[in-house]
Amino acid sequence: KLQPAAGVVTAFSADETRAMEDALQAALQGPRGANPLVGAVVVGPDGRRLVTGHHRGAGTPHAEADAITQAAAVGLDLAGCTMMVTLEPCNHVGRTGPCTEAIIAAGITDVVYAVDDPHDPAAGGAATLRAAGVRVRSGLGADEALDLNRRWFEAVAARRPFVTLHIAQTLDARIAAEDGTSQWISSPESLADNHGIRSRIDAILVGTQTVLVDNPRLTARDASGDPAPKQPVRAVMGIRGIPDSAAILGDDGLAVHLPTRDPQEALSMLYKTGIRHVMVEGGSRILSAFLSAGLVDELIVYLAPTLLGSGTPALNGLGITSLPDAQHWEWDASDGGAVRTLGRDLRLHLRPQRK
Ligand code: AOF
Ligand code: ZN
Repeated sequence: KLQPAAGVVTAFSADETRAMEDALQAALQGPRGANPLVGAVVVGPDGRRLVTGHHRGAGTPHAEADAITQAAAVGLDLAGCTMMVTLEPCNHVGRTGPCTEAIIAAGITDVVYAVDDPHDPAAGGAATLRAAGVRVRSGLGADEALDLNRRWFEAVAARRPFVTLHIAQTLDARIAAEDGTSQWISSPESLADNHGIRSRIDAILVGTQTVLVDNPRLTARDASGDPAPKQPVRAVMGIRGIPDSAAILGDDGLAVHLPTRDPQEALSMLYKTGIRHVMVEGGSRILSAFLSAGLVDELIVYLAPTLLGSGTPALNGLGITSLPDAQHWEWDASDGGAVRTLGRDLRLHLRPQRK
């Protein structure tokens, strides 16, 4: 059962509560990516659910506009109705128009939203609606709505993409043998898991060294090798040039070169292009640079039951020389669990220890 957020004294009817639950469900139908998942349900003055909308990813209509357009398509008049929406309606012209205007134009008289939009350019929708005479309440389903877009909220608050770090390593923490061979340390099941993640994030980041040595494609592919419908932006950071023959430039989709050695700088550049979730895939220098800068929000380790005894270590130093300075991580049971078997491998899921 949905509860209003702490400190919220506004009353919500049983119909509104049910409609917000439906809006949260509708939001889940959207694709994970640069934009938040958002759902909207319009209920009539009698509490009846009239129309449900959701957002289908960056560049497509917002949930509110989707619901209003659907109503218009079947000649449904929304005047005097209440809109339940999982995020504060936007107030800006981004890739699409402001939802506040669409709501006002539709004659909707009440809006209930779950959480404020923290994204500066879009924020302020509640005030705009109130100024136009719309009754606005918020906080219903706030916890659920925050959880729905946990990584997006973190990214917008920090003004940099959420960073997932991926390491595919042996039992002795090697990512390649002495002769440079690294295909394949991970099990096919781990590779498939990784490709699933690639298809849900906005960008994948490696260093120039990885491009020059491993020449990866960095695309998201299914088990038969076919490309996933949604491909991440392929980003390479480092001041060395990338040859025209590099595989990352070969496939369809966008590849970008970030001419920087500084992880923070690389993240700022990605954020400015609209990227909210990036997966850092290596090699050692990049993995170590992000970890020592404290810029990793989530760690996924594919641990193969294999020993090399020598070769490229996953990490090449974090500037730590004494145990009291060690970096501590905690197991993250969300999204598929803290520890899972993937074929012969273990998949470990961690987050930085909360201070
Ligand atoms: C809403 N309803 O369904 C979504 C919202 O580039 P745009 O035009 O898609 O705008 C993206 C921003 O709009 C996004 O960062 C967030 O602040 C808000 N997303 N707002 O009213 C929606 N997806
Ligand atoms: Zn909007």
